[in-house]
Amino acid sequence: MAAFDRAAELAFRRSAQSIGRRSALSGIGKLLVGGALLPVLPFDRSGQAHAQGASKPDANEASCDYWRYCALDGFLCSCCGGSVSSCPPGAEPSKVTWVGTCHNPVDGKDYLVSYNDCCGKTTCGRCLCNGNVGERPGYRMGVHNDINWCMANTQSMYHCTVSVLVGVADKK
Ligand code: ABN
Repeated sequence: MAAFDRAAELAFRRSAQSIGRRSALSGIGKLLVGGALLPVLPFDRSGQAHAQGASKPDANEASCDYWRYCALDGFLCSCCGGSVSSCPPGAEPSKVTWVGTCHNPVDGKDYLVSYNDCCGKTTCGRCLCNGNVGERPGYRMGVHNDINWCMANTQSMYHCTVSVLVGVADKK
């Protein structure tokens, strides 16, 4: 310990000889002022805002009544860490799907909506919806929504369902 004390004393003496008292005081002053200002500097917190936005879907999009879900049978990906049209991280969209037709009350048009299941994660279990507009019985598989569309994927486990707009329906 004595050797350490001696070495420290020697170092302090050397620095005291080479660094003037004024410059040492000005350095300490800068450190104190810098430390006090640091918390009020304008940090970019937009990353946090995006993260919060991602986990809280638009109220409409988390409700089975949202017009795009008129023929969706499954768990809403907007309640499972994804969005109305994108799978949550770690899940991939089904290669096959069924396409329904829903009426958008805002612009009065009918839209073709692809209901892709998101695959490769265990069932989400949140926001279960059962929309059946235009659905036909199960023996007509292509127009039936109560089917696990992950069946053609390598990972066939069903997680949730997205609603992707694929076009405007022809007028009758
Ligand atoms: N298309 C949704 C779904 C997945 C698994 C079983 C039934 C329905």
